[in-house]
Amino acid sequence: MTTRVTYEVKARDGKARLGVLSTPRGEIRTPAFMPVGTAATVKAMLPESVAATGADILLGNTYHLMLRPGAERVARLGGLHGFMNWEKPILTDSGGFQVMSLADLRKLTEKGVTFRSHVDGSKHFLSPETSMEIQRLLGSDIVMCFDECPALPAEEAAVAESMRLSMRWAERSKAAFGDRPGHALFGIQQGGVTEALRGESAEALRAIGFDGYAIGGLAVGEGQEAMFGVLDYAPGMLPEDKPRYLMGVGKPDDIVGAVKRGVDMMDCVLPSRSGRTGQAWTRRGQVNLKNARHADDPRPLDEHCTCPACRGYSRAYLHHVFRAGEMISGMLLTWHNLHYYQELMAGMRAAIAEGRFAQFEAEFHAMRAEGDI
Ligand code: PRF
Ligand code: ZN
Repeated sequence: MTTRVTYEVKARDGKARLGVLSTPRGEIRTPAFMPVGTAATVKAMLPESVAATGADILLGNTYHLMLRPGAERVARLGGLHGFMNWEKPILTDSGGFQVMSLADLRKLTEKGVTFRSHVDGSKHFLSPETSMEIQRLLGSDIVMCFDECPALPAEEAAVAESMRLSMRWAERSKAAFGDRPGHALFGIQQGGVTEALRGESAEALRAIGFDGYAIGGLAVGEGQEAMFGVLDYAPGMLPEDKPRYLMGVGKPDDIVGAVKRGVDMMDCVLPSRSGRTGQAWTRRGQVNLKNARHADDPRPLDEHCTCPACRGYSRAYLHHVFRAGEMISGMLLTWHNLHYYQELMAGMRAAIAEGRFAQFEAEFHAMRAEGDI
């Protein structure tokens, strides 16, 4: 166990990388998928169940936790790890992205963002300095820089201005973070879908120096083709010896495409959120359990899956409990979805280690093309 956060690339296959991010709270095997635990819980899952799916790390949110229950309170109650009973690493997002998508009456200046809480209307301020302080109080292992993420499509001039503000904020984030052995600070590249802006952003971040580098500002309305277009060059602009984290992505095919292009870490609400709306993700694509075709189906959701939902229950049961609005519906489908996502990551890691990522990718697409049967 290390006392510092270090990253080691263990194998490469094309641009795909196999690695280990070591922290005092444990190792994160990359490519890694981070389940989202926004409000100090991965909804419908016990932390030990999340760990059982194979997750090495969770994502938490500065924005939600500062509003409720408050960062000082979390700090008094053992930090986020103790509070939510999750001992492994936690990465926290910095709040800027969530302010822009969730808060009311936002006012953005060079200093930071003033906004009203979507929970109770109370007024708050977030800046690089306050975001670093809140993430310190939460006890986050991987802290994200405070940035701004414009929705796409947007005017290139506006994207450039926003990116340059985020780079000035990255410098302030680094200064406010200080020296915290055992904790990591990640920079966030912005620049929309413009290669020159992505290059300028990467240069600014490299000059400041971070423990890891995120690719922000994607999956915000540009579509998969445009996103892959950016991912064809963006990871290569970031340091080789540090982890690269694609924020808020994605569907299984987005994830495979991102790993192929050199991304090491990802997070997304999709497996947990869609589990609560009756949607399952399997090797054969998306399955909607609310569909009447499952009502008499005695087969498991996926006969090859070893998760509790697939081992103990029929499609007919999953259909019934969803239709009846029973809580176990969200529990079982979230567990299945997170299990599937982690199995996908493990499959990619094994494929990279054995130099057969291209074959893995071909089989992944072939299986989905067959569809649910
Ligand atoms: N910045 C931050 N968090 C994010 C994003 C970003 O650009 C995205 C974009 N997909 C998701 N979450 N700080
Ligand atoms: Zn399953």
